[in-house]
Amino acid sequence: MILRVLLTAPPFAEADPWGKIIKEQARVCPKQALYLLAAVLEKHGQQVTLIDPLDFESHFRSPDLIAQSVSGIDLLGISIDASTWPRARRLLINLEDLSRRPLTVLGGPHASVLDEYLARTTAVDYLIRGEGEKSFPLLLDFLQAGKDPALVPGITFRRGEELIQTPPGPLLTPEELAELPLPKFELMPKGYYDLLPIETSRGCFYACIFCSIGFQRNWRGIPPGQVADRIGRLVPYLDRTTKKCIFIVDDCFTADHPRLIQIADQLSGLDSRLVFMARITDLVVPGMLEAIARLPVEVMEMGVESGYEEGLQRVGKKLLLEQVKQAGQLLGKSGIRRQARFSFIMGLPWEKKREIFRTLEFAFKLTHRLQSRLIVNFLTVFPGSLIWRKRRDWGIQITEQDYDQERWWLDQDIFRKCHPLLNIPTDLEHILTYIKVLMNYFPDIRHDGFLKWL
Ligand code: B12
Ligand code: SF4
Repeated sequence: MILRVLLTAPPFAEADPWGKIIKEQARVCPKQALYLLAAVLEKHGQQVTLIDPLDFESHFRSPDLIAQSVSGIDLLGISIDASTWPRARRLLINLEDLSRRPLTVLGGPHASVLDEYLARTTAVDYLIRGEGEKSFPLLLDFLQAGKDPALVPGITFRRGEELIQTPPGPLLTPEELAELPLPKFELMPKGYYDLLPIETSRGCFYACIFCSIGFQRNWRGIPPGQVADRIGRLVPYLDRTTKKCIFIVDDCFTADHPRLIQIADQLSGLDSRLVFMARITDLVVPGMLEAIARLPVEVMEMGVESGYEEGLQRVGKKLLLEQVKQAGQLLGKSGIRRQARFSFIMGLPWEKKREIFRTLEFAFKLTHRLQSRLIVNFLTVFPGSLIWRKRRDWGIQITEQDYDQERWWLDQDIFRKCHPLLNIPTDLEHILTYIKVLMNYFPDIRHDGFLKWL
């Protein structure tokens, strides 16, 4: 018997006080995991339907709608990160009341890291840790065949009182990444999302302490020829987006220098523009920025994170202030300085006001000089990051349970727990005043993210 599978993910946030900003975030690009896994399962012979986050509330807002939406479905797969988990949790609670409910499977960054906690505290049947392309279809095979799921690698589930965490399976190789089917973007809502997501690599060689990506110190890239081919095959779906731009969602697109240079050669004539993330240590390597400048760059985002040497060192970025300045000089000559976007973090675990002021000053001066874009955010502690794992050492009191709370990142107590060295609200007021002063002094700063909320 073929299992009827429904895949979905909650939207980033509903009815947020910052309305516009959150709506902008939610529209950036579709959740690529949903469309990719739909293609993988279909290739595997499963019957899959998909509800995009945009349509989540219209399908799951009330018990009646939930019953209707999962009627005839054998298995509901939900993709979650830390920000969407509370809404998924509410859906799982509602599902418990159904007389016939589908099996439930959680996947994505939050399910991968807090699997044990989620399995113990929620009525979910299975959690898939890490990559889903192999373990998800395998789990479905085992369930169909009535075999013991404890033999499927990389999953977590409860059996009575016992919690079973199976050992992780092998990661996809670069060749396997290249051979993945194209995500089923034909199912993506038309005219809603700005950008089309495309993955050319997974992971990163580094391990910054705030970052919660699944594959640190592990980078796998699709060979350059196949990148151009894959992008070429995805171009027709650009018509479904509003900006007709490609978003390369890789953690570190620029990690392999010869590969990047070859990709730049192959894509220099591309008709659509590219949004991607780059590392500054890669940009200062001879030949790299020249190669990138040949690409049709719409936005190139670079995490600097900290505006003083000690901060940079402690963040684990393996980046020096000197390299940031050097990249600034090269960018100044490159013709893409206005496409560059630098991002910074305030409130790292050791930071008091003084350090935050230093970062702000550096960030404003750098982006003003280059006429680039700026993002400044307060640190959010995400499960999976080194800060999360070492939180007790920093006096950070956030718990697994805090992430169950709807819109936890707006909660003042949780913010306080994550920033024990900041005096709230006094320091916060000083910091916001200082930002306003800088914005008056540099009125031409083009800023995204936090600064927009002021
Ligand atoms: C592209 C991206 C974005 C885009 C698009 C978001 C979107 N709609 O998907 C934008 C810029 C809008 C964005 C915004 C945000 N993002 Co973001 N984003 C990413 C990034 C770089 C790539 C995601 C991606 O598509 N990867 C490729 C896909 C294939 O991988 P995947 O999603 O992990 O899916 C695989 C597995 O997890 C698993 N899987 C996933 N879902 C499911 C479901 C089932 C049922 C199963 C079985 C398996 C499964 O199988 C998939 C294939 O192997 C990741 C970094 C990363 N590497 O994950 C950060 C990341 C996911 N984002 C992160 C964050 C924090 C955010 C924001 C909260 C930031 C902010 N403060 O505004 C918002 C939240 C937006 C939201 N919830 O929709 C964090 C999440 C941390 C956490 N623990 O939750 C990450 C990990 C970045 C980081 N450095 O820590 N983001
Ligand atoms: S922040 Fe960027 S460079 Fe640092 S570990 Fe994460 S992906 Fe890698």
